[in-house]
Amino acid sequence: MPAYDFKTMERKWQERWEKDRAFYVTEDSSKPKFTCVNMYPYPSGDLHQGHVRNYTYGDLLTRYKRMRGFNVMSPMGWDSFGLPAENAAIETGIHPSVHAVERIARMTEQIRRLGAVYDWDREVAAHSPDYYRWTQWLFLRFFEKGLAYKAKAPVNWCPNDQTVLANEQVVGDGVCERCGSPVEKRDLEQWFFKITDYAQRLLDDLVQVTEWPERVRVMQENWIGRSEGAEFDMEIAGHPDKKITVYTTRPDTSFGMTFVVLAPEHPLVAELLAGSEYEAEARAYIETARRESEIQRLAAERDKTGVFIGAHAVNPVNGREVPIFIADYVLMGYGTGAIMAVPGEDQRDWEFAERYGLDIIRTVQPPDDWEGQAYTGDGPSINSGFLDGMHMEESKRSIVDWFEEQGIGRGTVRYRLRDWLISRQRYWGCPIPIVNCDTCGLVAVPDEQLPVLLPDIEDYAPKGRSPLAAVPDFVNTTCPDCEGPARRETDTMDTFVDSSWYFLRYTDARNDEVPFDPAKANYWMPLDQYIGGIEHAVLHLMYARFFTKVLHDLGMVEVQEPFARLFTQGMITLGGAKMSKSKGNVVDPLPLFDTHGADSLRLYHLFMGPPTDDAEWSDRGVDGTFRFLERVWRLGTGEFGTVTERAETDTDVDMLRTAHRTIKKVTEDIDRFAFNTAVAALMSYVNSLYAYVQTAAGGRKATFTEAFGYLLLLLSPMAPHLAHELWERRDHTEPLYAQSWPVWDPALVAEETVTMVVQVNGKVRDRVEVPADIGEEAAREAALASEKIARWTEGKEVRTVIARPPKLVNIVVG
Ligand code: ANZ
Ligand code: ZN
Repeated sequence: MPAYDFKTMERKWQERWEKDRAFYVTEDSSKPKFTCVNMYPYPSGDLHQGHVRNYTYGDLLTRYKRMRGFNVMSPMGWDSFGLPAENAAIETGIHPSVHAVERIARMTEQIRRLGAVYDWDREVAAHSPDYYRWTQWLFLRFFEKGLAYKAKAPVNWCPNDQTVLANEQVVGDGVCERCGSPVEKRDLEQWFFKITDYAQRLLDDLVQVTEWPERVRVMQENWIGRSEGAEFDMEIAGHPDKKITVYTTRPDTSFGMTFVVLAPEHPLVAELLAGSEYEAEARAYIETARRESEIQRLAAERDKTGVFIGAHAVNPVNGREVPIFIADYVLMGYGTGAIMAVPGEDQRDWEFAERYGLDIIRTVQPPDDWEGQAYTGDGPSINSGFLDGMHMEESKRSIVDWFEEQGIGRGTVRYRLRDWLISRQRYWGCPIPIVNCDTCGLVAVPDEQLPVLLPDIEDYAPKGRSPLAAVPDFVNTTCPDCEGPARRETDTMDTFVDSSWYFLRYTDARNDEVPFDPAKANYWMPLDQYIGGIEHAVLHLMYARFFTKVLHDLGMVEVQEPFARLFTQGMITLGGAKMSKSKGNVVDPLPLFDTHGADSLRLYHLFMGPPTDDAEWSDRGVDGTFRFLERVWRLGTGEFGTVTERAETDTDVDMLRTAHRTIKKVTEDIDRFAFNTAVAALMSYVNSLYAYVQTAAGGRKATFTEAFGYLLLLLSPMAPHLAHELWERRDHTEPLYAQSWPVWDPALVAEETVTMVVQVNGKVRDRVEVPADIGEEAAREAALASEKIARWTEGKEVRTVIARPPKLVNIVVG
């Protein structure tokens, strides 16, 4: 008998799939389409278990949907620009472009060995000029629309990576997402995308993506952070020419204002302080605050400190004069940089008031059992004049109306979302296609001069300014408008810009006239399935949604939401911790290709647990799926049991019944992403097949061929090599990948029912319909539930209930 030589077999099929090109697709409107995309990876060099899990799911769906008759597009590409690639290159001394090419080749080979079949004709790589040419082209469209602009702003600076970071890249308590160094603030000229113009649409359209995980939608919503509030003006006692405008989300609490806080950077501070006795102390405080990061300043557990600046503001609702402080917990970049402080309902203000002995007046009645400090919940307004007795929403509306009538304030809508900072002072990224001309200002590089090529330089180490600035040939150019001397922008774009549109490029990856043909994009978009890690729930998904909306507004694509269905996979853990190099608990998948084969590895990843959950790696698990595949192999090569051309019996009908139930179960499980239970159903089906060929009469050839054929079809998206090989060996003329997915026969899956006799003390008293495979417990329950039987047992003691399912139950009463 042929041994289960998975190595030869896997190589054979990988070559065959590649050559047959059976999977390569174009726009075909006669078929329903299915666009299935795995988030494109950063080419780190070697596949890890996270990739394996991701691509196994994607490939399963791709193969499955093809068999279900869909026109499936399944592309792959590389997130090859950016810091990790550049840092790796700096470490190894190999130029990032050389590195990228090598690593992409290596990972491509490993992905092939996994048996994942991609449409390589659509491959994109962010660092390749025929891709980033179009990233630059898109940048220019943003620039024309005023959606890309340059501005001086306090930005997040990573001292280790020597570059600025987007707000989204500052994580935890103020550290760099990439390297974990504490992030500093610097005032620098930077490029931004005006994502805030799209804040409301990004929020509103979340209702369209019903097939996204709820928690991802919530994370997006929180990141956008819409809040409705009010702004109103206050007079300053003794300064008739000045006023303070405060921003609040709780205008209903205005009567409880007992002080006002300005951000230390607020422009009024210097004016109010000038010449006062508080000046020296305040200046020292301002200096300290300036050195601290936003995140540090906002930390809830931090002591609330501040300095009185010697002036008073007048609360417009009751004429009360309240002291003005500066405090670092109020930021200049948010709202108006000034707040009314209401300690009764705001915990930060409460702590501040206690520290400096300021009044606390509650304006919302807390519940009777309230023992806390500031009460932030709803309740009737108190100590609030005309608002007294109203609840929060009504109170807010009334006071905002009042501000508007008085002409001193208005209702506002604000977002937490800030504009997206896209410039980076690093080498390995897409150059910004702009030149600076002393006469004309910022001038776009004309489309026909794109791409602005990233020069090949020797010294690309970070220096606090872009390494490109040190390359005169690159920097010095002529102005496209006036032809005078000009300097190129030397910053490069954040790699999240590259990944914000690659899925659109997939729809028309070789186009060299436009980024993509709208007709093609409209055929393939939205992605029917997008698969990736939860770590992209905010950044990448938000940016990609933003890009899609801008491109929609430019008339380039019809959809406004790029990803119809999003799946975020759980992590692989070992010893309870995420597998990672830094924790030293990595199980490298590559050696497993040689010891267990790709099919075993894939099947194990599918079997490990629900795909959304984190799953603990076990070496025994892969041994298990390997043994299972060996069992399938032995069965399929006739090494096991007997199969003859005998006449059909009940056993054969039962076998087919089991087959059809398995088809139904596996199909429904795949459709609901329960891959683990689909694999379990196939394992149990294989047990049934073994039992079938081992009965005294053995298996019937026609039945076995049919039943085993179903197994191969169902197994083919999961363990494709073995399934294809056995299919071919079992004399099928058409290859497996050309087959349709099996459909179950409703008659065969219908639960059979039988009539069960119910006796009381040995006499037949009722007959009930029950499922043919009813168990003892259920049979007893069904018998006792009968009304007729109840009449015979009423008032008597039930001594025992003997169940012989599915035929008979006898109840003995005394
Ligand atoms: C009075 C008040 C009473 C407030 C109350 C809250 C509760 P979000 O929801 O994040 O928009 N705030 C306003 N500008 C600020 C700034 N520049 N720096 C720090 N804090 C600022 O938060 C809005 C609330 O945060 C505002 O509403 C203001 O405090 C504070 F019971 O005003 B509130
Ligand atoms: Zn010019």
